[in-house]
Amino acid sequence: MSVTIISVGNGGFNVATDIIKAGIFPEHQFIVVDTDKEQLEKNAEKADKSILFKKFGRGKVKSNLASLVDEALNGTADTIIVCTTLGGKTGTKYAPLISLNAILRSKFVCNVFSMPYKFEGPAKNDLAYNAWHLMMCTGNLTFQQYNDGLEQVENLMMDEMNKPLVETMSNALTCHTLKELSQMNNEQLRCLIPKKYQPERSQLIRMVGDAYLQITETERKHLFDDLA
Ligand SMILES: Nc1nc2c(ncn2[C@@H]2O[C@H](COP(=O)(O)OP(=O)(O)OP(=O)(O)O)[C@@H](O)[C@H]2O)c(=O)[nH]1
Ligand SMILES: [Mg+2]
Repeated sequence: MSVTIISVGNGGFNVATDIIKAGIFPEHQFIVVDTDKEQLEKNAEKADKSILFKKFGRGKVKSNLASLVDEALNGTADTIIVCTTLGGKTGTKYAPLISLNAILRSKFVCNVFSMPYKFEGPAKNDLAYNAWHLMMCTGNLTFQQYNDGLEQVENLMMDEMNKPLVETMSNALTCHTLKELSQMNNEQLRCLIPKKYQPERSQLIRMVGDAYLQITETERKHLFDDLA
């Protein structure tokens, strides 16, 4: 297996399965985690491994909680793709912890996530924005989709909401490796987003390379705790 794809929460599962269907990582291990038992049982059919996590509650995620997700990282590949849709409780809390745990194990971490629609309200959006910082400081590379931008894409069906994100990944990875992408600057990365997913009025897709290259383990934990 060359990469491990970990989906967190239900939207994360949708993103991960769309990536898998697109054949972007032909050799992969697929791990599904969720706090929703029924949903997990259903989604587990498509996974190599599934893990039920405890519901998180109101507390903040902190770096000292990274060991809570050890089970999701044991026996995984050197490259981890963490898929989630920020805004819900599961992905917002557990995806940053999984990415932190992985990057502290010196794995290459690629975070793939969406941001919620504005109409979903400030509570979800604040939660998502907070987690956005954590996903930035725990990933060597991030692929992001702002769901609000979807309305500007013509002829997109209801069940194709991850298409811009997945097609961008597919396009970027036909000519470059994940590691190469992680070292590119914003302008180089923007050129790899298909034109139809670069709407004029607002941003839909964004890729960001290694924002915190070469920081130490201790610095990364501090940063994570400061941003949480
Ligand atoms: N792009 C995209 N966004 C999604 C998808 N499903 C849900 N979302 C968005 O993601 C947000 C979080 O939803 P879920 O993924 O269901 O949340 P969760 O991580 O399972 O967390 P819980 O609240 O514990 O269920 C929603 O508010 C939507 O904005 C999806 O398939 N694709
Ligand atoms: Mg859920």
